[in-house]
Amino acid sequence: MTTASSEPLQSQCEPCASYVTDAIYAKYGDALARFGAHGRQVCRQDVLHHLDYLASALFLGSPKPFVQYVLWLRDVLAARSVPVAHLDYSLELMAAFLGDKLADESCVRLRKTIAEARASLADDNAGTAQYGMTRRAPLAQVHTYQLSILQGQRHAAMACVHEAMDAGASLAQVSVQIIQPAMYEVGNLWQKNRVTVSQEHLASAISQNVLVSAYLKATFLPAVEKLAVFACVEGNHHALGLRMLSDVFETQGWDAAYLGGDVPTHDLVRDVDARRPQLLALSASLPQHLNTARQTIDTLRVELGQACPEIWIGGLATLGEVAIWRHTKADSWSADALHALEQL
Ligand code: B12
Repeated sequence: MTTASSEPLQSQCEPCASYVTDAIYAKYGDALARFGAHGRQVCRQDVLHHLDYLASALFLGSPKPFVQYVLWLRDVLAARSVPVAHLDYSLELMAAFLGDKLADESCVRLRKTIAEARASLADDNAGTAQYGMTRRAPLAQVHTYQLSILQGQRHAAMACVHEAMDAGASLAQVSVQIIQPAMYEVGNLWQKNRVTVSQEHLASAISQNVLVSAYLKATFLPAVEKLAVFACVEGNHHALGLRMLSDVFETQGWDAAYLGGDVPTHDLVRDVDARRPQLLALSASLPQHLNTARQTIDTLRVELGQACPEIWIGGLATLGEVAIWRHTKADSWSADALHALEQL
């Protein structure tokens, strides 16, 4: 598996999105009229999204992330009554456009990747793509917790987690074995159009609150005089998992600086330079965040030299394929907050 640059593709994204959108509207304009003037903009955004995933497949040297994305999208579209033919046609158009524009090797890889994705799309047995499979046995409270966050019942959600902690579960256990699987399932239900975007936002907001209340009940070891900085790479807005990791480090006596989601690389470098932590934990949720993580890590090492701390990577994007995290050039990886604890 070799890593290739996705730069030649980057420069073609905008013209490719315009070309594909125009061609889709030329063919399916009547059917798309129901989305109004806004529809064209959404269509263009969707094509840019396809190109993001395509670029990450190129970066990772494997068609898998793109094939998985296309199967996921098939599921998402089918659940919303959008014909899969539209997606297939957009892939065909992308291959045609990029085939004319890109040079030799990149072009061969791209065409191969798109061809593999289109073949999976046509294959009824290709299955669906689910992001975030539960690796550990969930605690008994997970079902009630999930119902509570979807119904907006904050008290009930907190009660589930408190009950588990009163029965002896640690902060790390309730995080990874109740809140995490429940949030993964919220994602799966959104994918199937059985949960709305606002319900998903509500579930996230409640889970953030619940984590705070669990933190207040947690047991903390004496200070170990070590500092870790926690940041989602630029462009990654999925911050809940990183929050769990940061809180769990604190229970082990670490000081934690949690910077949250979508941290601009430039500011991250300045922050790490100022704080001089022992560890930097970076989170990546979508495949394209792995490329960003690699660039972030390169920048940190060049700019900070010997002062660059040990760097750990994790997040949903690192969970699909074994050792995929190594593309980022981080020093270490953990699958979840409990696994990270075992490695401390
Ligand atoms: C909530 C949510 C959001 C919220 C996030 C709010 C927040 N403040 O965090 C918002 C609304 C921002 C959002 C946006 C989007 N989302 Co979203 N989201 C989710 C959802 C439902 C839950 C995320 C979550 O909290 N998981 C629970 C945490 C605990 O799990 P975790 O992140 O994996 O973290 C654990 C480990 O990975 C690990 N870990 C994490 N970081 C680190 C770091 C280190 C160093 C280490 C060691 C370990 C580690 O430890 C954590 C704790 O154990 C997921 C579903 C899913 N499967 O995750 C979709 C999901 C990730 N989102 C998805 C999508 C499509 C999007 C959007 C593109 C939607 C859109 N059209 O705008 C945007 C993209 C935003 C972006 N650029 O980042 C898809 C991605 C599918 C794909 N094809 O890749 C998913 C999988 C939903 C789905 N099934 O379709 N999302």
